Amino acid sequence: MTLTVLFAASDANWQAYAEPLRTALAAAGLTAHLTRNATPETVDYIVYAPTSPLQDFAPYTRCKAVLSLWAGVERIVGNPTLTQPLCRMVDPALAEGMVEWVVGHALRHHLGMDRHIVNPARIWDPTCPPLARERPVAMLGMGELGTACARALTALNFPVTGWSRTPKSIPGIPCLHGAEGLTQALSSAQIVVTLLPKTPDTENILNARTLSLLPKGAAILNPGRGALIDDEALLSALDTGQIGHATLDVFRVEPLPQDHPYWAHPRVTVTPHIAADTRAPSASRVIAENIRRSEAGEPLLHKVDRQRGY
Ligand code: NDP
Ligand code: OXD
Repeated sequence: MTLTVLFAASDANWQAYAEPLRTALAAAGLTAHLTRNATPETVDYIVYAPTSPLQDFAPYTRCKAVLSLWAGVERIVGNPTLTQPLCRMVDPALAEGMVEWVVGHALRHHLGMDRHIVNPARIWDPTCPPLARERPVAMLGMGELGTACARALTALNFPVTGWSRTPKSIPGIPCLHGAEGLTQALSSAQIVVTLLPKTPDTENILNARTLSLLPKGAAILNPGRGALIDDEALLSALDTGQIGHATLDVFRVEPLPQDHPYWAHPRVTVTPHIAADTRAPSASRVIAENIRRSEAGEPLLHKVDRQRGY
């Protein structure tokens, strides 16, 4: 039987994915017609990114799963027309990229690289940074990406404390959960990384109160979602020096508007939602494997819990 797989994402995504997806579907032993246009009732699976105009899933009555190209699903998870199972992207290459971004920016803050890279006054300041083992890190979110980043930072000797919704036991990484756990994780953290999904419970998790729990001068790295941070509170905390620097990859509005105060703030680094990209060859294999599983009657991988929102 030939499966109809609808690719509902941007033109750029299509350019990147058409070939690797066809290859991966064939390698998984599937006979599939991958297309950008199909009569809804004929579609077996939808490969989806929120850049697609597709918003009404109701006519896709035969569709067995919607397979997101994105790890974060906040733009689709609450869609009332979506009754089909939703799977998010868990891609080893995505995790690899996120580890590189987080480790790179953590080391930048830890080593104080900026004062040597930009030093027009030629100041010879031989102050040495502490060792990583003396620089506590809080990893908010210990899922696929947070855990990979926490492991990489731990391997460099940073004392990482993980924080998640449910309790976790990870050798070598103390993990906390709940409101008290958050207070504890933040109270000693000199670097905070936010790798949480955007849900009603995580919105503004970094706010005036939680930012004030941090030791003065702490750095924030946010590759999670813009809504995790109360922007006004962060700007105030940067102005008072409570927060020493914020490196932000994601924003409530993207692209970040030209007149947003983050662009001009001397202690904010803006990166344009590039912390980690889903890579077409590996992501295509993930999608093909999920379709293969579904066709074989096996449970889907990376299924989103609609109640939880991630
Ligand atoms: P996962 O679903 O694997 O992990 C999410 C983590 O957040 C889990 O540890 C979960 O806890 C925790 N969490 C969720 N809600 C709460 C809460 N209310 N309180 C405490 N912890 C909570 O997601 P990923 O690691 O794959 O991705 C994380 C996010 O990274 C994505 O949702 C997306 O927004 C962002 N992202 C950004 C990219 C970029 O380029 N900037 C690229 C890819 C992803 P528990 O383990 O208990 O369930
Ligand atoms: C994602 C992202 O969620 O790119 O995959 O942010």
